Amino acid sequence: NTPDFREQTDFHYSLHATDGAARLGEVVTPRGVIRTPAFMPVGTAGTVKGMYPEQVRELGADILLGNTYHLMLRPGAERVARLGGLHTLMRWPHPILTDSGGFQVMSLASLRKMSEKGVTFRSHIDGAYHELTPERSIEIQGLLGADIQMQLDECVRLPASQDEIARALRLSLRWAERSKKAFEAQPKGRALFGIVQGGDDAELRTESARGLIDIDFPGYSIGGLAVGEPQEVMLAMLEVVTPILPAGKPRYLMGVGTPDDLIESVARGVDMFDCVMPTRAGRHAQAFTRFGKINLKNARHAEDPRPLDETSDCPAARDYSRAYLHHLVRCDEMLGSMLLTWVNLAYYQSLMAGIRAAIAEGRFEAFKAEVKEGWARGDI
Ligand code: PRF
Repeated sequence: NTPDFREQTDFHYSLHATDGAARLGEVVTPRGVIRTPAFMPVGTAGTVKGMYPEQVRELGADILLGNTYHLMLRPGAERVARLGGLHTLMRWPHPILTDSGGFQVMSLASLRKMSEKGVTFRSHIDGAYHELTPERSIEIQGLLGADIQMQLDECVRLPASQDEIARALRLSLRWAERSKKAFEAQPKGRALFGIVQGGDDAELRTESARGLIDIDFPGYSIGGLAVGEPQEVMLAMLEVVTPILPAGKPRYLMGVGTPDDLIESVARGVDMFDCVMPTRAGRHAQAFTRFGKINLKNARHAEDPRPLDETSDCPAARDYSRAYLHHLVRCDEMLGSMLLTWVNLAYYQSLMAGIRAAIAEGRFEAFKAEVKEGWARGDI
């Protein structure tokens, strides 16, 4: 008669160690523990493109990201629910975080119309009309069965005027309240995060963070960054926001980023990340390694028998020659995309594991310097 972990565990974050502003911790959910700082591979349409779920897990991913926008259009949230939920459907029994859809509507859909009520748009797939309100977004994320859900928000691209940024963050705060109310209908053990907006303006960022803290969420996302501003502006905004956020709750920087963005954001107190970069770049012949980025399309690899990194634990990085990878990407073979996606997710997860070990041992700054030295040295 073993106690059921799923029913007895409440969502919570525990902070284990700090090193400067960098934090080592765990986000605990009924479906499992997320070691933080964490990188979440993106599984937009119910798949981490080109990877088996078992393989993603083996690389060290504790959680995946899924998308409300894509899954509501295909195969549809109610259909996913009838099929037993997203975890069952895609055979990923570990935690899943879903984005709320607004951000993807703004980047992918056509004929978008924002109002106080929500956003209406036409599908990029068949042109059909849809409506996404804060309530419907939460209902969809519930039907998918997401362990960590996002409020509907409005993210403005930068540069933008202060008025535009202020309007969007205040609308997002009102949507945060409506999202929280709608979320009350869901089973215990799941969490809803509020999303900090406020563009590149320190005062507006502060207003957004304080407004969300007043509403009270079990975790806070930082949105509206990596949307056209220089990296130094993004990092400056993190330095404004993370000191305000409660130390006992996780902070998730949405849609970020390069390996350098990750390590610099961890240095400023961020716990969770997601980005299409390792998977998308892998499908475009780019490899991330400890020597920096390598473009396998380049003719200099055509007769290079060396692997990408003979010291890597990842077979795709350690055992396959650069010449073969070059050949595969030149021929547009799907194995080229698969191997490079594998290389990149393995690199991202090993970077996060290295970051966690360094924080635990109080040598995060030295680790950061060492990793950056490798990228700067380049591929020789
Ligand atoms: N809001 C939501 N999802 C997002 C973002 C945001 O601001 C970003 C910005 N980098 C990526 N994904 N809901």
